[in-house]
Amino acid sequence: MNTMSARRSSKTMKEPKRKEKDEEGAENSKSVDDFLDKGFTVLEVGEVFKEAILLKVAGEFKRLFQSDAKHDKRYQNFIARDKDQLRFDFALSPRVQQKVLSLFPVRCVETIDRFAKKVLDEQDLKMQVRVFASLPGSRAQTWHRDAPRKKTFEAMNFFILLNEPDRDLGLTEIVPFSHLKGGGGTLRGAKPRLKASEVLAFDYAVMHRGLPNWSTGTVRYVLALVYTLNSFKDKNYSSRTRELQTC
Ligand SMILES: O=C(O)CCC(=O)C(=O)O
Repeated sequence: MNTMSARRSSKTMKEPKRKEKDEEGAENSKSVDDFLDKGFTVLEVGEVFKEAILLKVAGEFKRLFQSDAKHDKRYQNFIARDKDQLRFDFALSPRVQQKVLSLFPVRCVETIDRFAKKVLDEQDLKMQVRVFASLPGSRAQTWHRDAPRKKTFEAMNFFILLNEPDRDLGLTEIVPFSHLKGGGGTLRGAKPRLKASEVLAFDYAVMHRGLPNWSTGTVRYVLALVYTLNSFKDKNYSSRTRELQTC
């Protein structure tokens, strides 16, 4: 029994249900186990129409970037993630969120949705769509968790890279098993190279950071589908953050 399954065998830490012959197939079943063990996994979701999504997201970013949102500390939906003001995190407006989600193939959204329900062991979850934008010249982020370590899984990210894969634009670096232990000292992370049909799924308590954008003129966009238990209070974002219920 691995560490995480051992930790999950009490009532509050439910044993993840094995799914050998169900409709998700052996591949995703392996990914759930991988996630529960290491705190992250790369999930195959099928082809995503990234160009159209990128266009929408970039339009929204430019609109917010040029507006007062950037300077208004009370505007909680557009958050600078570094002191250089070259990294931003924002929620899409409900209208753009709906539009973006409608651009995803149904199979892809269903795969992500099912995966979140398995990991969080709950059918009724909250989901919101956020965007991370790192501008050319942005440096490596400091290592961080999106929530403190807990004995149960409460919240998770699905990162979808919208740009064409390009090392110069930066990657997300992630520390395996860091949802279970540690976080001090010199950290060494995994840097998963995602194929066009893959997303990076990781627990909110996993140490991670965005790496520098070395490019001269390209903003790197990561779309994040954030799934949480209904009871989870996301300290990263205020109550003004707009939320969407999952299907
Ligand atoms: O840019 C990335 O890959 C990660 C961004 C991130 O984790 C953050 O801004 O909190």
